[in-house]
Amino acid sequence: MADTNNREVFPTWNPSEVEGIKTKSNFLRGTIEQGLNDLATGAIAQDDTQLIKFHGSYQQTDRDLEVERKHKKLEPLYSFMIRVRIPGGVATATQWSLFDELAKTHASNTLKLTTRQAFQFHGVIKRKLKETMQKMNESLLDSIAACGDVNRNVMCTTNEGLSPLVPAAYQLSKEISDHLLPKTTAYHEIWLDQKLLVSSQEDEEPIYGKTYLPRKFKIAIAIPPYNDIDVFSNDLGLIAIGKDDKIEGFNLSIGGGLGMTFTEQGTYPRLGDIIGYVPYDKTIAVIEEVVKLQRDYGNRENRRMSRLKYTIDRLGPKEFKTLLEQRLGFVLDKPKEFKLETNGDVFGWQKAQSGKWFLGLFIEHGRVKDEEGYLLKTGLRKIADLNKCDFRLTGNQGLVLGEIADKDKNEISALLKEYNIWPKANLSGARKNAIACVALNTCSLAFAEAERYLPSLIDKIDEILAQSKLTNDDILIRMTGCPNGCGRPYLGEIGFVGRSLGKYNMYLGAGFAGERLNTLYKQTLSEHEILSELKVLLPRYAKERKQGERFGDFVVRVGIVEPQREIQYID
Ligand code: SRM
Ligand code: SF4
Repeated sequence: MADTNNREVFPTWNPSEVEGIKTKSNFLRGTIEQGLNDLATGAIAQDDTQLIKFHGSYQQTDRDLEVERKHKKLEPLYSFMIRVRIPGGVATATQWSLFDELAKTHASNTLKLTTRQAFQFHGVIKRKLKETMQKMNESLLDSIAACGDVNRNVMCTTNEGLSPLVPAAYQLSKEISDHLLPKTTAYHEIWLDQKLLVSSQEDEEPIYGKTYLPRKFKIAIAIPPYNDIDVFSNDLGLIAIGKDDKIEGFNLSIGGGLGMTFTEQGTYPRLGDIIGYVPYDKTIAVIEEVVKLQRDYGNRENRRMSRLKYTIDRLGPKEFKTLLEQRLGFVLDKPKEFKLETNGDVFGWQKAQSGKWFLGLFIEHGRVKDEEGYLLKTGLRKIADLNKCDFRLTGNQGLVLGEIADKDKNEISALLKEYNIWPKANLSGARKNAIACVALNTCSLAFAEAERYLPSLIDKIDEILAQSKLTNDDILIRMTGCPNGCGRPYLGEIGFVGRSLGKYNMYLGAGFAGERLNTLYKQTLSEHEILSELKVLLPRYAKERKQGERFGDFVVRVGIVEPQREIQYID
C-alpha cells in the first residue's frame, strides 16, 4: 500500500543490524555476562554494547584522552554510564545518600541529574559495573529500561507545591513505568545473580515481543499550567485534566520527538499532536495500544527514521488515530481545554496541600559535584543524611527538596545557606532556565561542548542582559553538543546545537510553554559571532517588546525568524 506521495505506508523492512542483535540476544542476554568476566579489555563485545543499553548502561570512552591514548597505542579509556530508572524522579533521602557515596567510590564522584528526571553515574569501570548495579538495587532502584528500545523513564511534574494533582500523576507515572517494563529476567540474572528456576527460553514479552520496539519510546505527564517536562517532545504525552486533587483524565499527545541528524534528509524535531481525551481509567490501555502500534508499524530498517513521529507521519496522523481507535474498540473523546504557561522550573519554597514544604533549587545543568568554593555535593549529602526530606529531580536538570515538615524547615534552610545552595544570589533569568546536555567528554555523539561550556557563555550573555536591564527576565537558553536534542534545544527561545568544536547552529523563537519549536537562525557560529548576534537581538527585545512579551514570541512577531507550527489537534 502506498500513500499519496507514493511512499510505502506498510513496507516490508529489511531489518537493521540492531534488529538482528536483539533477535538473537535471547531476550537481552547476549554475551554480557561473559564480557564482564573478560579482564583483558575494559570493553564488552560490540553486539553487547547495544544490549547493555536495555539494562540502563552505555559503554563510553573518555574523549578528552582519545588522541593521547591512540598515540600511546592504548585502547580507549573505556568506562560505563549507568542511568537509573526513577519515574517522576523521586528519590528518598537514603537513596540520595547511597548514590552520593556510590558516585564517590564507584564512579566519577559526580551525579548527573538528567533532562528526564533520572540520575546518571559516569565513569564506572567494567570491573566495578556489577557491584555498582547491585548496590544501586539495594536502594530499591534499578536501571532496567532506562535506555534501549523500550519505554524510558516516565516523566511527571512532582513538585507538590505546584498542584494538588501531583500525587495522583506521580502514582500513575510509576504504574505506567511498571506496566511497560520488559518482562525478561535477563537483568536479574546478569546483575543480581538471581538464577532462574525455569529455562530462559520461557521468557515472554507480551507487549514488546522478541525484538522490542523499533526505537526508544518516551512518555511524560504534564500538569497545567506547568510543562516542566516538555510534554510535546515525548512520543506520548499526557496533559492532566482534573478537579481539586483528582485527575479525571488526560488530553493525549502523540508523535513528539526532537532528535535529528544533519546528514540524514527527512529527519526532524517534531512536537506531538493532540488526538483526543482519555478518561483516567482507560489511560494505561490506550498507552499500551499506542506502544503496540509503534511496535508493529515502526521502521525497523533505518534507526534514524524509526521513532513514533516518523511512523505517524508515514501513516498519516488521522489514519494513525483511526488505527488506534480500531484496536481500542472505542473512539477517543474530544480534547478538553487546558493552558500551559511555562516549561521552566519553579524555584523557591512552596507549601503543598498536605502542609509539607517543597523547595525548588538551581543545580547548574544537573551536575552535582564539589568544586573549589562551592561544595554542592557535600551540602546536599549533609541534607540527605538528616533524612528529613526527599529529593525530586525535575525535567530541567533541577532538584526539588520535598515533603519537608514545618519543624524541619529551619534546619534544612541553615544547611542550604551554609553551603551557598539556597538562596542563590546573582542568578540571571537566563542562567536559571538554561539546559545543557552532557556532551563532552563522555558522550560519543558530541560534536561540541555543552554542559562544560554553557556556564561560561552565560557569563558573557549576562553582561549583555545587564546592559539591557534584562537580568531578571526568564529567557530559555538550551545547548546541546549535537543535533540529537538531549537538552531539548529546539524548545529553547534561544537554542544552540553543536556542529563542531566551538561552533554552533543558533535557533530562535520557541514558545515559552513548550508549544512551539524554534527556527534555525544562523549556522556554525563561533562564540564571538554568537555574542555579536545577541548584542543586537537582546537590546532590541528590551526596547521593542510589548508588555509581558516573551523573547521567543518577540523574535517571531518582528520577523527575525519564521514561526514553526504550533501543536496541532487531530480530529
Ligand atoms: Fe539523549 C543519545 C544523554 C535526554 C535524544 N543521550 C544519548 C546518549 C546516550 C549518547 C549515545 O547514544 O551514545 C547520551 C549520553 C551522554 C552521557 O555521556 O551521559 C544522551 N539524553 C542524555 C541526557 C543525559 C542529557 C542530559 O544532559 O540530561 C538525557 C537523559 C535522559 C534520561 O534520563 O533518560 C537525555 N535525549 C534526551 C532527550 C530529552 C528528553 O527525552 O526529554 C532527547 C530528545 C527527545 C527525543 O528523544 O526525541 C534525547 N539522545 C537523544 C537521541 C536522539 C533520538 C532520536 O530520536 O533521534 C540520541 C541518539 C540516539 O538515540 O541514537 C540520544
Ligand atoms: Fe550527546 Fe548529542 Fe545528546 Fe548532547 S545532544 S548528550 S552531544 S547525544
